[in-house]
Amino acid sequence: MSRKNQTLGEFIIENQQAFKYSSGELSRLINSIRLAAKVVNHEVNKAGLVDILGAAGDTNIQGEDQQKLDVYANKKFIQTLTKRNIVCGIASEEEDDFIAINSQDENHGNKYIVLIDPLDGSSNIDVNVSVGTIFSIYRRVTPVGTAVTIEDFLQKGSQQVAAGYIVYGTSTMIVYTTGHGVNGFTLNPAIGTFYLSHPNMEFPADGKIYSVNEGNYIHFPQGIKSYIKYCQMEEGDRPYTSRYIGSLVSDFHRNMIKGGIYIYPKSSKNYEGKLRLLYECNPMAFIAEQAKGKASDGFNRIMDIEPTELHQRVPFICGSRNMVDKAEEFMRNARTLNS
Ligand code: P6P
Repeated sequence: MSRKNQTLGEFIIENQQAFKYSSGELSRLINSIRLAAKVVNHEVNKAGLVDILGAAGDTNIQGEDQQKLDVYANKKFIQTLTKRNIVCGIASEEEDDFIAINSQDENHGNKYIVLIDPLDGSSNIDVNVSVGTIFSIYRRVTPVGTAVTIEDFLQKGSQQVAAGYIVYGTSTMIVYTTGHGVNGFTLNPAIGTFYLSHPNMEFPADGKIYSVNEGNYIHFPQGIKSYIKYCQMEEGDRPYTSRYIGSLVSDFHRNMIKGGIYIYPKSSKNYEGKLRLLYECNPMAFIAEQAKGKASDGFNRIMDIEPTELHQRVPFICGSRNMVDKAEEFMRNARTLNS
């Protein structure tokens, strides 16, 4: 249920009833992510002043230790989620192992875990290109009241209860799903409020944009090479346009609005691919499917992959479903030819 100019806070409350586990905990969890997003957004927007405020490792104008923004973002999300006693565990791209949160009443009463990529594409910060935060939320599978185990984190993407991203771009947006469609909220920085700006977001079934780092072309599997050549052929509505920002969240967001496909395949340089299953591919796949798009590793649905390691990587093809179908067709044909 949404209405024009609704704030994120109003939206969370009004849609809480629709969520089958609506105990209010998930609402509080999304609210804490909203708060952390505002804090990180403020710091990301100052990044251009690093020469004045001091680079990472120096002290900034306030005399505080200037931290790399991905380290800062990681700390802020973990602090916010921990202090508000909402989750029982957190995993992050910036942390080697998961973090068990001992709830104040020591019975680990909280039932949600969060996996985050606190600042994806952070290498773009220095060149003032947009970056993002990605989050994935599950219910724990081990008994409430005990400390979380790795089992709570190695769940299939199909078990997610919510997922979303924050894109720190020309404007800052939160885009998320709890399994009832995808909605986008834009921050009004003057008053620090997110407003519903993109209700019921959907991938167009087809698109004309393909996003892949063609600098790695010679290292790609044959099926991906053939699909890229297909995109570049003069036929029908092709050639398509190539757009690659080098920030997953930004490429995904543009493709969801305009129609397109994002590809990060395995290659002879990255044999398992580059993107992480648990806190990049699964949350983006959940959002894609809720927005009537598709997400695959080239052969299998991303959200059906059984995780084996916290930081495991997978090949990732995601976007308009007819485009992902076509890319998978090239992958299957190439496998048949090579078998
Ligand atoms: P490459 C950023 O490091 C990231 O994880 C994604 O956000 C982005 O799409 C990709 O890697 C860029 O990787 O190898 O093309 O520079």
